[in-house]
Amino acid sequence: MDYLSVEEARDLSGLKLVLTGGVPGPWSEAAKALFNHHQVPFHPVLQVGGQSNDALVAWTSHRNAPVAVWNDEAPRVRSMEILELAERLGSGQSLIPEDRETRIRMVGLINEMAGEQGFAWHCRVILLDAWASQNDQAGQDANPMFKEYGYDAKTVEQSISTADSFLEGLASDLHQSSEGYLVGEQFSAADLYWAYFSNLLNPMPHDVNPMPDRLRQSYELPAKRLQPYDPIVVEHRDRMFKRHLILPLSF
Ligand SMILES: N[C@@H](CCC(=O)N[C@@H](CS)C(=O)NCC(=O)O)C(=O)O
Repeated sequence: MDYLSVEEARDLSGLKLVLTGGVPGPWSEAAKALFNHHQVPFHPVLQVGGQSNDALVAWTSHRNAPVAVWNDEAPRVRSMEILELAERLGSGQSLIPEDRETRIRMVGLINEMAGEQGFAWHCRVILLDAWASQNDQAGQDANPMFKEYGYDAKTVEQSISTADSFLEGLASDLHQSSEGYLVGEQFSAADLYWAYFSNLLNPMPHDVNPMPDRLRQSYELPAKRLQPYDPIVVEHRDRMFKRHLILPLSF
């Protein structure tokens, strides 16, 4: 993917979508997929993982990605506000269920995957634990991710058990699903989110997900510390890509 720098992008009109470059970061991939689903063109803007991203902070007050900026409206960073923007600007089938109970479950599930203290947050703690063993304190201080994402060696076991119980719940939801979707009977934003977030559990193969080897090894680490998981959670991801989403990933 060709990225603009913050300086090149910030005064453009339309949608500017800041994405972590060179990695299939699930938050960025899911945001991109929401706008692709709704056929909203965007200017991809580069965020560099693990760096201070000073120009981005000066522009949006955020250091990480994704950040969606529509014209000169306030930057949007959370999953629900990015989803709502994509629904507002775009066309095509809504990813938000009409039924009230189903919609509430969808919002909750996305938060369980992508929110603070959600599944991916805890997988990242497991990754940071591995990186911590390869970096001295100065190395850790140089990477803002350690502090921002709450890395503390003492809480890693708790992260592992929270991620395990999320996966158990997800598998149980899928066993009860009549059409193979996470909520309701049709494709929703929860399915889209899990399709990308499942890469932190089981990265898709190189031909559709061309990650550098070292990064792939990092993404494979969480599963090594988690309980064996029910394959239904990965089968769901593969089905969503077959039916609804674009491959290969491009980042
Ligand atoms: N803003 C998102 C979270 C975004 C997030 O965690 N981004 C990570 C994805 S791994 C990121 O940018 N990592 C690279 C970095 O922190 O430099 C939310 O609130 O839901």
